[in-house]
Amino acid sequence: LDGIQKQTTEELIDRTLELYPEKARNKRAPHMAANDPGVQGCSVKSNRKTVPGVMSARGCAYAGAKGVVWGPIRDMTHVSHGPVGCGYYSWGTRRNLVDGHQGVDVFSAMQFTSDFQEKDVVYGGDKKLAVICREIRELFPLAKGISVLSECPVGLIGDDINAVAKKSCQELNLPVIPCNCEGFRGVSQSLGHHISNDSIRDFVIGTREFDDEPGPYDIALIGDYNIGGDAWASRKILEELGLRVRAIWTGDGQIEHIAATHQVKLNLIHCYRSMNYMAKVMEERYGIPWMEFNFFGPTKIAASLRAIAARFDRTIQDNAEKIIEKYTPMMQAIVDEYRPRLEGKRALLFVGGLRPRHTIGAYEDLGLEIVGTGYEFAHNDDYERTYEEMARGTLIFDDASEIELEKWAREYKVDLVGSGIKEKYVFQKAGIPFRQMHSWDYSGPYHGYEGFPVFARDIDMAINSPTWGLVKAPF
Ligand code: ICE
Repeated sequence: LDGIQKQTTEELIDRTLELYPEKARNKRAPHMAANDPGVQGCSVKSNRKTVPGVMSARGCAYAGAKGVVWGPIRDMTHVSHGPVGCGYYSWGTRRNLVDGHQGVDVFSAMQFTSDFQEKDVVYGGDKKLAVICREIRELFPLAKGISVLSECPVGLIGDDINAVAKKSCQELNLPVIPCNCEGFRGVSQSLGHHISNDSIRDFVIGTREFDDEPGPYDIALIGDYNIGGDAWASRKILEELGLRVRAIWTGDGQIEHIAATHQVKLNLIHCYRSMNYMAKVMEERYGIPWMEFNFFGPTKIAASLRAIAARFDRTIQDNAEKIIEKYTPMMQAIVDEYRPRLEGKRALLFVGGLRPRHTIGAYEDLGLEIVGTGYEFAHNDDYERTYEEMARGTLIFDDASEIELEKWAREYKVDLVGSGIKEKYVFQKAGIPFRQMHSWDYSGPYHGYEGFPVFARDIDMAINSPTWGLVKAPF
């Protein structure tokens, strides 16, 4: 990119690290680098413990389990097992939309918690948990299952939720699935994804079959959580392609469909970070192949459609071309409308474990340049998938702190920061346009052909809002 080279970015990294005392500087140094795609040894260190005292935007294992993987399954009740706060503060914040009647056959708007008191910590919460399961069975007869999501104290006091779940399951004739996702496990929410994948492996997959006959075009949509309706937008395209979406993991998800996913022919995985574990398990156990795809922005959608279609017969391949032909003019109209207003604008991205690399193409379709990309909790394999998406010399970083992000936003003179709620107001108050790229800032969907016009409108609205004339950026 213009004015951004490996050397200038390395100098910027040095200036950033100077903000820290020596010990913190040495610890943070390996977590940021100038991008040099194709070159070995330039990789960013990731998935390590946050340095105490350095602000982090990460979540915990419970967040990865309750909020991310289990929470979106609409027809189960998800019990936040432990003190009330974890459930309360993760209540309804992720915008994983569902279809159905709340409190009758879907439960995503409700919070179920065992509300631990001192006596539960001293004497254990197992009995209380068994009572809660019985109450759920009675009050919500259409609930298709219960997930039990451990908060920190449950592990600390050594409660055995697995035994309670097993007993309750038999007593109530209902899947009760224990998930040992105490928040203190691991270094971020990422381990919560993994633990949840493991509990799906151990308690869910293969326990049911689909009601009707399996077919040659049966697929599962893995790692789409229906944020702002994303999974619905993705599903539409896949169905137009001629595929049968038998299960969605886990956006607007149904537990019985997830349980029968071992019957599909191909797993299509959008969020690799949070669901690669189960894709691999299904491959090993049932021989189901899987592939990654990306439905952000017309360029990536077209490439993904062709790659998906290549796994099937001529009919599907022809359909892919028809779809691309049908939607290209519509997408071009969006690009024509917004690109002149956004061309050459610079953005800095910092989100969880997938979106930064997955959204780059959509920004580029609109003419934006991505000067820096980072993740909160990505692993090595995510960074490997990121280097090639980014221009040479741009900044790539891991588990950034607020002071680092501010430094980069200023020095790169960015026109947009795409990150989370904890970052949003820092930048907006500094006069820098911002989009919340976890919840889509109460907008969405952003996936698919339906999502791109919404995305384009939102990015334009953020950057070109006349309100910025009233606040001054510090550069
Ligand atoms: Fe994947 Mo917030 Fe995770 Fe997903 Fe990803 Fe992010 Fe987390 Fe959200 C995430 S890795 S941080 S499951 S970037 S909750 S895509 S936006 S929907």
